[in-house]
Parts: sequence; structure tokens; C-alpha cells
Amino acid sequence: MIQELEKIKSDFLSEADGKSLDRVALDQLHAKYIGRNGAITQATARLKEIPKDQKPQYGKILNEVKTLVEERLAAIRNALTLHDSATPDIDLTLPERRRFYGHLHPITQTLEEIKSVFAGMGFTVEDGPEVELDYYNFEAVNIPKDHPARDMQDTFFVSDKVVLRTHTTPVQARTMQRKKPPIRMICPGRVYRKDTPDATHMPFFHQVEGLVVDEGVTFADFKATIAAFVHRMFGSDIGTRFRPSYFSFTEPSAEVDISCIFCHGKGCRTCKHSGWIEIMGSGMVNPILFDYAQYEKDRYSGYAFGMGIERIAMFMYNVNDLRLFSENDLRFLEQF
Ligand code: 2NL
Repeated sequence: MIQELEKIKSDFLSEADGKSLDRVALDQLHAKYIGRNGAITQATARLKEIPKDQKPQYGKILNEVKTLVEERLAAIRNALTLHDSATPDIDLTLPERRRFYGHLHPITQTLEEIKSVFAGMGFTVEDGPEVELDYYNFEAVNIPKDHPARDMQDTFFVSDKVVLRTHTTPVQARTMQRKKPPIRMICPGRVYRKDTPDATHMPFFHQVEGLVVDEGVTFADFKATIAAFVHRMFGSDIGTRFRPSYFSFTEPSAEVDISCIFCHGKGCRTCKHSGWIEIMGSGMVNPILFDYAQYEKDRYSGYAFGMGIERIAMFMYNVNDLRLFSENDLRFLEQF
């Protein structure tokens, strides 16, 4: 009986000692010696058949062998675990996983660029509400009660006296009410018009308007400021031209064109073979607006301009459908 225990011990040592075992071999050894039908488990079960006088010695050796097997198996298992965590399965030659970085929306990027150019020329950036009083959106900027722009068809009315602003002009009316000249500001923001979405119309879009009011401000100041803006925004080789136009809040009024950034005036599809692209409306501030602001009409003059950011972004990035900017399709947005 005792010899049997010695044999179990020497068998185990010859199988376990000095060999590099993997997990499968380790599990097999565990089953063979201390599993449910393992040699040591069976030897323990035979304890009751051992004559009483031999029991203490048998029990002692059995315990020694069992402890030895358990300790040895635990040591092998520890070594395997250590090995696994010290050398994880990394293939250092693999290319890194592509990471997803978010970025600014193309409209935001365009807006930030416009803001930085004007900020560089000393303009402040002003903000105002998108849900606006009829008074600031229309009345204070000389759009009279019977003007077609006030039609329910064109404007989202929240109530009789409240609208979703149709332009950022009310921000300028509010700023003039709050501050005395000199004023040198831009106001970027979202505006709303009742339009059915198509490639060139959306019920909301973004505008940047600018306003300068001081003593002795002339149209020449406006031309120089806009030429500087165009050079910084589109390139120093891009020219500007001014065409007569009409806005109720400016007099005289002008559309600003730039020489086509794609064909440099030769004529292409984007500029409809004219060599020019319209980028904004503008003019000298209609003195009627100074009455609302309680500015001295004889003392001050000013110029103002307004541009659609989507329109600018469409030219800069060569995008041909306005809807793409608000659909949030990553296949589109990821290109910027
Ligand atoms: C356009 C035309 C324009 C203005 C906006 C303005 C504001 C004040 C006084 C005078 Cl407070 N004018 N804004 C002037 C001319 C044109 O926008 O086509 N925008 C997209």
C-alpha cells in the first residue's frame, strides 16, 4: 500500500518535473492525479481498507504526496498565467486601428474663417435671439407692414408679434439700440424662411451680416474693407466688383461679386460663364434706421452687408446641393 503511494509520487514527478507543459497537459495531469477519479483521490478512498496500525503512516505519506502534487500543479499554473500576461498576443507589424476623430461642420469652419478675418480688422462679434420680435426683425430695419417679406407664406410666425428671424439684421438693430457709435460688428447666426427644401432653398440657413457706423464712413471704406476680406478669404488674386441693387435697409445698395475662384474669370459652370460670383448684398445704411436707433442722422453714416454662409461654403468646397449641409450624412461630412 505504501509502495503504491511512492509509485504515484514518482509517476507524477516524471510527468510533471522539468517539462514545459501547456494548459491542456496541465488539465490532464490535474484530472489524472487529483480529479474525481484521480490516483490520489482513489488512494484517499482506500484509507478505510488500511489496517488500523498502518493507518497513521499511510495517512501521513498520502498527505505529503497530495500536497506535493497540488503545490507542483499550482506552480505550473502560475508560471503559465505569468507567461500569458507578460507576452500578450500582439502582432507589432500590424497597422494601427483607424481612429474616428470628430471635426467641425463645414458651415462652422466657413463661419470661423469669416469671423477671424473680420476680427482681424477690429470687428466685434454680436449675438441675438433666433425667436425675435416682429419689431426688430421688420419694423426697426425699415421693412414696412405691407412688405411681401412679412407674408405668412415667407415667414414663420410664432405669434402675432413674434417670428423666427428671417435675417440677422435684428441683431444689428438691437446692438445699435444698446451701443453708441463707433460700431464695427458682425453678427453670424441661423435664420429661417418658409421654403420647401431643394438644392438651393432650405427653411433655415446661416448668415453673417456686418455693420459699421461712425462719423465720415463712406462707400470707399466699404469697398476697401470688402476687398481685404475677399483677399484673405479667397486669395489675393481674387477681384471684386459692385453692382447696383435694392434693399430697404440700405441706400444706395449694391451686390458684391468676386472673380470666379474656379476659372479666374475665364468662364465656367460655377460662374455660369460670366467670370463672376455673387457673394453678398450691401449698401450704405438707410438713415431711417438711425431714427430707430436714436443716432444723430447728420453726424453718422455707415455701411452694412449680408452674406449667406452656405452659399460661401458651396463655392469654397464645390458643393452643389444646400441640403447636404443639414442632412448629417457622414459620407458627406467626413470629406471636410
Ligand atoms: C443679403 C443682403 C444685406 C444688410 C444686409 C443691414 C443691416 C443694418 C443696416 C443696413 Cl442694421 N443693412 N444689413 C444690408 C444689405 C444687404 O443682406 O443678400 N444677405 C444674404
